[in-house]
Formats: sequence, structure tokens, C-alpha cells
Amino acid sequence: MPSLFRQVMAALLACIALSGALSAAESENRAQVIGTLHAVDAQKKVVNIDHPAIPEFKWPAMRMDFGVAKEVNLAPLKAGQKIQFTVTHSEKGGYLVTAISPAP
Ligand SMILES: [Cu+2]
Repeated sequence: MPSLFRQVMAALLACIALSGALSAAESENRAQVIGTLHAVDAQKKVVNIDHPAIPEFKWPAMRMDFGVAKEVNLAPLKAGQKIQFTVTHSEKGGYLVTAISPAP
């Protein structure tokens, strides 16, 4: 567990560092992405996702945890699924999954 935690933290820090130059333009505040869901914690509202590069945020491909917006229903999702999701970059600097569903 500690090593998984370090991996997750490293991925998060990489995302933060790489997105440091992100402009505040409205059009760059959101990205729609297809990825693979590795873990879902419906109670804590956290998902672990393998995502490809996300040019909107200047992120490389990686596996990382995302917080999920309160109103998003995680019940239909299962680990291992291909998913499409929306990541929204808030003004406070956080990244939140604001929509997620099985990939078509
Ligand atoms: Cu990432």
C-alpha cells in the first residue's frame, strides 16, 4: 500500500507540475477523455483511471486518482471497464471528474 500511495502521489504531482503553465482560458478548463477504470470508491468519490495524454491540460498518459463530483453516480461503473469521462479544472486549481460513463 505505501508504494501504491507513493505512485499515486507521484502521478498527481506530475500532473500538477505539468499543468503549471495551463492558461485560464474557459475552453481549456475541461477535457473529455476515454480511459480505463482501475478502481472505484463510490463512498469516497474517488476513481483510479488510466488515461491517455490529455492535450487540454498538457498531461502525458498516466494512471492516477481523481476526485469525483458529488452529483456523479458511480454505482453503474465497475473496475476494468473502458470509460469516457469529463475532467474539469476548477479555479482553485483542482481537477475533478464531473461526468463518467461506460465508453460506447
Ligand atoms: Cu494524470
